[in-house]
Amino acid sequence: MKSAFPNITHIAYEGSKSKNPLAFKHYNAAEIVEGKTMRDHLRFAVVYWHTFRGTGSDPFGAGTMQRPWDDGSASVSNAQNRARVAFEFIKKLGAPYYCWHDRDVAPEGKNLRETNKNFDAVAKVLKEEQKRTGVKLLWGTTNAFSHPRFVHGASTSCNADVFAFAACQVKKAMEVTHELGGEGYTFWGGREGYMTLLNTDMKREQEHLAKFLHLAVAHKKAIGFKGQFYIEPKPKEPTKHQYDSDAAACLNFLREFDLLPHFKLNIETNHATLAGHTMQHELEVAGAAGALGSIDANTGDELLGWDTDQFPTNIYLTTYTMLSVLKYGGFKTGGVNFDAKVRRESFEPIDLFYAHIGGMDAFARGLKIAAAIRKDGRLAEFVKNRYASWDTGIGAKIEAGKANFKDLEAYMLKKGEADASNSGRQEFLENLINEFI
Ligand code: XLS
Ligand code: NI
Ligand code: NI
Repeated sequence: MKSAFPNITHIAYEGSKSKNPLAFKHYNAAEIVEGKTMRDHLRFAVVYWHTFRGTGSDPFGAGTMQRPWDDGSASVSNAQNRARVAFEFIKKLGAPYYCWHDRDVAPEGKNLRETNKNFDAVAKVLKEEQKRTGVKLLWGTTNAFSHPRFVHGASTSCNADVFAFAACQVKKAMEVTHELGGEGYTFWGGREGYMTLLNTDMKREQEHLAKFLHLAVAHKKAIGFKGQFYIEPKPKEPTKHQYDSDAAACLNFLREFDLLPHFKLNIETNHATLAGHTMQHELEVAGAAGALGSIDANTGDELLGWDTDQFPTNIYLTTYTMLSVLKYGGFKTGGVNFDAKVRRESFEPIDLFYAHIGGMDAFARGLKIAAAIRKDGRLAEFVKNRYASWDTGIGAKIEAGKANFKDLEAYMLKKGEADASNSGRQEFLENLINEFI
């Protein structure tokens, strides 16, 4: 096969003094941070959809991307060729993982049978390429939102047939993920939500979504797939309201329907923003519930109100993200997945390299800074001391369940007033963070 990126052999680590735009300045895969290589901490993944299927089209204009290897057809051979290009890119970049939706990798046929056949034909090439390059599948997922049949949603559609069709897609995509040794499988709501409540039986739709996920859990068991299931919160877009709207809503839904033991969350930066939260907030909500699984590392633009899926370059963002990730024990099955796309104006193939190099370096810096803050210890110590009143005396009694309202009344009648004389020191802490950035 003709090389798609003939001028690039591989992206090397050259250190922070390097001026080479095609080298890592901070991501040094083998470097040890907190006892683990950067490679194992960050577990970077490249997405198939934006990177190899993104055209650059937007609501106001046509595609702009130059992808000379792609003949633009929906043929299986074009899809197979694209798969080889994808692996050439991922290998040269040095990312250990990739992720896909079923429909990114293989074209839809004229019926389900033909669609599955197309998928198998491309999956065969994915398997060969994984073997050839050592690149692994972080997670697979299903696109149950692009095709017009999903106009009213997939598992939450008013049409039972559509639920059935989506189930077939998840069944197949999960089987292919299993076959390719995938380490996880993601459910993102797609169109599982509503545009207007006037036509929506929300209770019934949510019950259908839960039923769907239970069926997926059962099938996972049936085929012996051991990968981690993820739910990816997003509040809106394409629908006005998505049922998986944020981490707290997802956790509540999973708990209500007895699904919590089977799922962790895949937290996406830009979805957090759309939900009116910070990424750190979403990570802390997931982490506190023991459900922090993986992250989609794209960011938005503060001045644009939609999911712009940009590559992360903000060091504060990556630092806060890695502080939370390290705090909850690091990634097990998950990783840092670049669910991000180059701008419509960045249409040359080489821009794919610049984008990923920037994102990987930003996360490598975030990791190193977070590790330095943890090693320094002042931040953690401050938080610990802030709650010191809970370690002894009345606080310890309350936490141990050894004080009732009457006891607290007796305690306070004796004391007269509550002690709240310690400053929150936000500015002091912000300055402390800046010492490390
Ligand atoms: C869309 C989501 C999607 C999921 C996978 O906004 O981020 O890309 O990650 O279906
Ligand atoms: Ni997204
Ligand atoms: Ni995503």
